Amino acid sequence: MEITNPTTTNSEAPKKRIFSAIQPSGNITLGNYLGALKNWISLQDEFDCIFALADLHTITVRQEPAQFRKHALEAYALLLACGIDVKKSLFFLQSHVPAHAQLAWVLDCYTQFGELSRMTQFKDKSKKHADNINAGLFTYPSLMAADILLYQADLVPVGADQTQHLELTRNIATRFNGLYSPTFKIPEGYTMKQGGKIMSLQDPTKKMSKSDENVNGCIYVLDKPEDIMRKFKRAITDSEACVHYGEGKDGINNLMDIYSCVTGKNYQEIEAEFSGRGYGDFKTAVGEAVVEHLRPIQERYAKYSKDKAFLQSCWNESAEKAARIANRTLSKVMRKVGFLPREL
Ligand code: ATP
Ligand code: LTN
Repeated sequence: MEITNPTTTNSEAPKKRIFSAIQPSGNITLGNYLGALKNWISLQDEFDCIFALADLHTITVRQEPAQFRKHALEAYALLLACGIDVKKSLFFLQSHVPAHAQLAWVLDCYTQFGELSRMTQFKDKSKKHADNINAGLFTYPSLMAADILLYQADLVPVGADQTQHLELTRNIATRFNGLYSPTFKIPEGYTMKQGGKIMSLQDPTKKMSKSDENVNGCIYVLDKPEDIMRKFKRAITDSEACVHYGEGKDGINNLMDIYSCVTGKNYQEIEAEFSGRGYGDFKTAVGEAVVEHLRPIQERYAKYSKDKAFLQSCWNESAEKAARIANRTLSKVMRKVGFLPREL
């Protein structure tokens, strides 16, 4: 009689693997948190999650060294404070796992100039940083492909701005698999449930972004409560003075999105709550809800950021485990391409 191995029953089918990363390119914003990080946290039980700080990507734009180090350390501590749990997930710095840069070089040789030239992010960033259109900015997507493909990820949560890079990743992987034999899993995008696009409070047609010069348009996760309140009170709205979701009401729509994300209320409930009340009340309520939502995160951050030994032990443990997975894929790739191994 065949004995069923309990580990193969359906209820214990292996979890799907998720890979995602964020650049430590500035102070983490409420947009980053609601659009990406808050969703990452909620995926940790259902999926086998691998998260990274994409610090290698960050130097495609010139960084001042001390500032760069500070942003990376802050981002690592802050993401832990947001709820990334290194007992459940891996969370490391991309530069601590050399396989990322190694695979990226190989993939560069399987990526066409024409493909990279079509990337809208490259075109946008070339315009924005016209004095530093470096080769790394151009090959940014093959490093991102390496990040994902090294871990044989099933799913990649990315915002709309990264879907073109993910599509290119799939094309590179399919090409490589076709030239040799199946090597890489072809990853799928994973649409986030909430926080799709949080807009600037000062220009609600523009997304809230780490690198925005107008700090009033941007809430940082580590902003002091009084700064958060002030920024919300100054948020651009419209002249209708009625809290409802609709066309031409970008400012109010954005505030409703933020309020909905942090309170769990839907648009209807929000409209009912503020019916007959002015924008002033609404803005204050959104500000207070955000302050309360961020308070425990800021408290944990204050604790973690002081404990360098703790941070280091978290990233070392994760990087070690990540490197083991990554090196398996890298070795396979090197062998298939035809590199001579050190040990024959
Ligand atoms: P930069 O200004 O350096 O481009 P950014 O703030 O736009 O930075 P990214 O590092 O490009 O942020 O993105 C990190 C993650 O946060 C991505 O998954 C992205 O989709 C998400 N994200 C960034 N800004 C927003 C936003 N305003 N609303 C929702 N999600 C966002
Ligand atoms: N390019 C992404 C960050 C990033 C990423 C990745 C996201 C780097 N490597 C791999 C998903 C998967 C960004 O700037 N948002």
